[in-house]
Amino acid sequence: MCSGGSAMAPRSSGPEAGRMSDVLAALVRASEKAANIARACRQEALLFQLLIEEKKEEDKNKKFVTDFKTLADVLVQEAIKHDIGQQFPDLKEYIFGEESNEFTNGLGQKICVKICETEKETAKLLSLVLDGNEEAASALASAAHQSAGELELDTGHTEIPPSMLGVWVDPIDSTFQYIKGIGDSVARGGVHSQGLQCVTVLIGAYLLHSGMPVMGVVNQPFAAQDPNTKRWTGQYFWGLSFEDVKLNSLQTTPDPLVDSTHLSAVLSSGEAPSVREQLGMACGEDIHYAAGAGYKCLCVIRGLVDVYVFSEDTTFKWDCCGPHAILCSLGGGMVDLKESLRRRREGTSDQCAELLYNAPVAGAHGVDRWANAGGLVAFRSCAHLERVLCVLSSLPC
Ligand code: 2IP
Ligand code: CA
Repeated sequence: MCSGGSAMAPRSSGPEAGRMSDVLAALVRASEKAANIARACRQEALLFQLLIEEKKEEDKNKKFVTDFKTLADVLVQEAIKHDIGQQFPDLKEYIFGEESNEFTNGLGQKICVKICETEKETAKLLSLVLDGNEEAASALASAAHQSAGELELDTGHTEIPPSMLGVWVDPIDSTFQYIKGIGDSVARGGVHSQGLQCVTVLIGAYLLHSGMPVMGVVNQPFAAQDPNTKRWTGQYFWGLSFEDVKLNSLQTTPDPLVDSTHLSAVLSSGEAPSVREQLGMACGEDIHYAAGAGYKCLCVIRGLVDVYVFSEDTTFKWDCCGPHAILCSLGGGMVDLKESLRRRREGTSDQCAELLYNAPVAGAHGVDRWANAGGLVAFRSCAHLERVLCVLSSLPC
């Protein structure tokens, strides 16, 4: 990244305290802007063409110095940073994501992609990265400068200084499905195994000192398609979990009588055979496979399945922070699978190894610093987590 703070170091806090609802509303608005950009890239003929060209391996990096997919991701990330930073300047340097905003163009110039003061300036900057494709640059800049509209969230008067927060952003999760663009996938039990429905924008805020998630948004830009106009509409879900305050946008009340003898799960198609087999036996027909880490979390959040289990180390902090906060607001959570199994085996009293967001993996390099190295379990009830740990108790950890 061209600039930024540190994901773990608390900074000296200013006197200001932000109402949690204002910070959360800013995250939701930013996710809406991001969803608009993601939809625009697929629905505007010119931008869509650029996305499709990315599919052709032989054309890659020939026509455009950078792949357009990455530029779309970065632009979404920068728009989120810009919009949240405008309202909460103290947060600006503490918004982290997967993508670096530094590009090198055909002339070897290094360019930091950012949202400028005016749409015209942003278009000029983007055209440098897009090797002079001014039409595409203008279309992208227009999407990035559109207002996301007003939003008021009533979350009471809980206050938190923005200087205590860090933010993880996944601008477009499941980029593979985003590029593939399948629009007619059929859901089973409400779960899509693939398709644009699996694409999400994920934003989560965590406490810098403890690493615990406190607020999150999962935005699904392609939730439903109008059969006549072919235009997509999205939906979003938010949650807040801070001390005793637990609020979310889901209109469900937690079920006090959780049937933990039955289990339904969603897994990655890349899940290890032994885990697929053991969970398959426990879940019977109620096992699903779906693309997108954020989308799988969303399936748990919406109660379509009880758990999302992943035993590999290829999800990252930006995939989980937002969904995790929503799950906490629902009485659930997200834990490190291997660490939880180890603690269970050793009989440690605190078995809940919640994922934390403020510390990198020791000894790791590059993006792996922010991997969920021990895998994960996302759950809405502790009874279901316990059932998963019991089913997978023989897994090496
Ligand atoms: C990916 C994306 C993938 C997921 C992977 C994430 O993020 O969500 O779909 O793999 O873990 O890191 P899977 O679909 O097998 O769960 P991105 O698309 O942002 O790289
Ligand atoms: Ca991701």
